[in-house]
Amino acid sequence: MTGLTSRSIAKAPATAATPQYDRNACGVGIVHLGLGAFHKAHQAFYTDAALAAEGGDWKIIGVSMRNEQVAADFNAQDGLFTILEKGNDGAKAQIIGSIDHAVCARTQPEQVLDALCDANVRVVTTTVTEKGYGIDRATGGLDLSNPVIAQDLTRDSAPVGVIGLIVTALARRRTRGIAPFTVLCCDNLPENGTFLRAGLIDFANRYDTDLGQWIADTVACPSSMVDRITPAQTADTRALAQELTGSEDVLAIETESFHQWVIEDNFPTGRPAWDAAGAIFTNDVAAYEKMKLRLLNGSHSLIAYMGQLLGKQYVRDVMADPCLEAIVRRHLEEVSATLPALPDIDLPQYRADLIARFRNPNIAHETLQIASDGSEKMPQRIFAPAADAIAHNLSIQSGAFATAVWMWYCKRGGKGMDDRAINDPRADLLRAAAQGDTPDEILSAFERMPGLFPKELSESPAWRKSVLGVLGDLAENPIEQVVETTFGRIS
Ligand code: CS2
Repeated sequence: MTGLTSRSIAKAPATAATPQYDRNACGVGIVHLGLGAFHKAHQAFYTDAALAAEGGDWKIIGVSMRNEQVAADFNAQDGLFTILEKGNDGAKAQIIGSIDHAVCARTQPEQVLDALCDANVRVVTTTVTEKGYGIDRATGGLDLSNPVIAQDLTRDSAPVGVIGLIVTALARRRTRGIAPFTVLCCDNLPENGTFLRAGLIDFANRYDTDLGQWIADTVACPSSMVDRITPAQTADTRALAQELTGSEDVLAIETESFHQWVIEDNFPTGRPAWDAAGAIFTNDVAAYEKMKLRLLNGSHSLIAYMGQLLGKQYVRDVMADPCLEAIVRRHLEEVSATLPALPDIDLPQYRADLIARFRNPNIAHETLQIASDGSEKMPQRIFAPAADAIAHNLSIQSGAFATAVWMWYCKRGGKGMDDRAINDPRADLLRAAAQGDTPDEILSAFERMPGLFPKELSESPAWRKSVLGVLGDLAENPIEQVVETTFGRIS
């Protein structure tokens, strides 16, 4: 079996869609930092559609931040990879051609800087996960204890982190008289453009305040809401990609049919026709972000921690249990009450669609994957809506339940695993906080962790009482029983 390449796609079977544009006629216009499954299923997919609709010099140079092999794999496949779109009724294969080639930031930082300094590159996109920026969310400035930030700030060698690379490239462009690129953050963070912009300016100001001012004055950092459920690749993904495309593809990914991208329309340096694939350009991304982070991602975290404690491997396994599904529905309803109205969105329909997406029998999304990095995810997904609920006298029951379940997961780890399974940049602190003997000791220890809980929660007796109630229940009874007595029987 031959590997996927430009030559092999010429002979791809009818079961695989191939790029509907001349790849060689399109130049590069984007550098993407963070070459993981989500980027492939989302920005690379939208850019492929934009190139098919309007052409243009918008191909992507993909930057793998640490993994050299990923970049090598892309280059061996001429930048091509397969998306398996898995709806409720089977899979469709599409070979994506929008990535031109790839480099690795850890081993080739100067090549990354060269790419970022190319005048043709007008947009830089990022998907490096919530923890990948090295920005302290409590202050909005740099997290100086982050080893990559600390290393890049020394400026002893070429930077390897997102912030260091972008600021260094902007500085070089400024010196060379090249207009700055637009920076588009695509991670699940509230007001992600404003967040990244603050980190860039802080980094620059630490050695050159003129540069910091220039970035503040000239670099556009639109916010965006990104959405497409994309599990990690498995051996099954590769086998199915091979069956449908006729080529071996080590980079194949699987994802759901649904995709959404809402982007603040602020691209002084131009952008691809992402709207060709359905991207929505607006001036109010924050409301969409809030809806998605609280409803989709918040429920995801709740599902992940319940699933881990109950030994359920996939999101769909949790959703297959009527009692657990009822908990998720209740959560969606509680959180909806905290959202601003969105004229184009039918919230009950959005919730119903989410339930169907979580239940998708063809998507094997591991609860363990979503359970990672809780300390980075819980604040915007669970705590922020709960704080809003308190301010407006709304229900906090489900938010408190999700919080206690997370803390219990930090204490016990997943069923059938030892507690080393917790994957979080603050894993040691979380484990230590969760070791308290009483619910009050546990909650108080979590509350002392800097930047985790908003003070509206720690100062609310009603919130504390609800969390302590669930923690107390979990301390005395198996989780099956806690859930059953509250919501009915678990299968
Ligand atoms: C998930 C997200 O892993 C997680 O924390 O909640 O990756 C989620 O699948 C995406 O945001 C969906 O758009």
